[in-house]
Amino acid sequence: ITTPDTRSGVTMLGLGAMGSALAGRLLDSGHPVTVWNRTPGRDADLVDRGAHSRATVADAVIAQPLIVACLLRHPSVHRTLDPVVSELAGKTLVNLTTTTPNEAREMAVWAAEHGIDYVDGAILAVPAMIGSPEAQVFYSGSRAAFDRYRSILDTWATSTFDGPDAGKASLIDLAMLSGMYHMFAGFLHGAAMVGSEGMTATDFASRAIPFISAMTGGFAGFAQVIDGGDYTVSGQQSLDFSDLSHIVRAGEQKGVNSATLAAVQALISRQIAAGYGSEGFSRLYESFRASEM
Ligand code: FVH
Repeated sequence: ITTPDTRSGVTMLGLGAMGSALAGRLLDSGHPVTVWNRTPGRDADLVDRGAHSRATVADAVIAQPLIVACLLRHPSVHRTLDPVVSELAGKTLVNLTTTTPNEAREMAVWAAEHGIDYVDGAILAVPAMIGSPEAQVFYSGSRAAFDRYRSILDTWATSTFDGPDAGKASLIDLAMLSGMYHMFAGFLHGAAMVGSEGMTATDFASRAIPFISAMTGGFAGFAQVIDGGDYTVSGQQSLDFSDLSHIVRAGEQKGVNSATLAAVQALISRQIAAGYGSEGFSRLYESFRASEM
């Protein structure tokens, strides 16, 4: 988090939970802020704090050189910005709406065609974290625009620039969310297993948190093997050893839906069937890389 340049003004399009937190942080940092939201009235608190409200997207876009969009999904960005494309020409657009990498790339092409400097952003934080260094935002696209507005972006979170490919920030964001949701699903599956015999989720959480946290220490080892390209490196748990059928069976015997774990076991079994059973668990990476493998 760096000291902001309080002279720069920002237009915030979208005042949902996240857009409001971003706009509020800018106001706290002393920036002039113009706001617009599709549904009127959501800006009342921000206006009380000094934001300038505009009734139309066009008026909001005209007001400031930096336009930040934080809308629900990709189609809403086009729905909001297509009609004001001529007002956006010559300005910088930072799009913090969650999109797929290809949607981000499509936005970058669209922006370039209309003379808009484009940066795509991916927020790894909940609204309450905005303004703290623990919040992270990944950016990719126009380096010049990122550098020009860096001090503003840094008021929200720890900023990382991931290069000129506008889809890159989204790719890393979605990959990290994939890891997070698989982990959450794993925890909830375990909670359902113990819950089937009366253990509370709270008790299970207190037991699971230290163990699962410690297990994330294994990521670096997996990464080293994957990047080295040799899954036979000694010291790894083998795929043969990593049979998860007993966990699937135990869940099913208690009426717990164990489909997610069964899917992981199917990926393991395919590697074993292909003759890689003695290789390390990190070889599962190959099953994810090739949908037929
Ligand atoms: N909230 C979070 O924790 C996450 C953290 C990670 C990244 N996200 C992404 O941020 C985008 C906005 O999320 P949000 O939390 O602000 O979402 P909502 O509170 O539901 O607000 C949605 C805003 O989008 C507006 N909107 C929806 N559809 C349209 C449309 N067709 N045209 C114009 N605006 C639209 C909505 O307006 P309204 O319903 O009040 O009229 C809100 O301003 C999102 O991409 C997350 O994935 C947040």
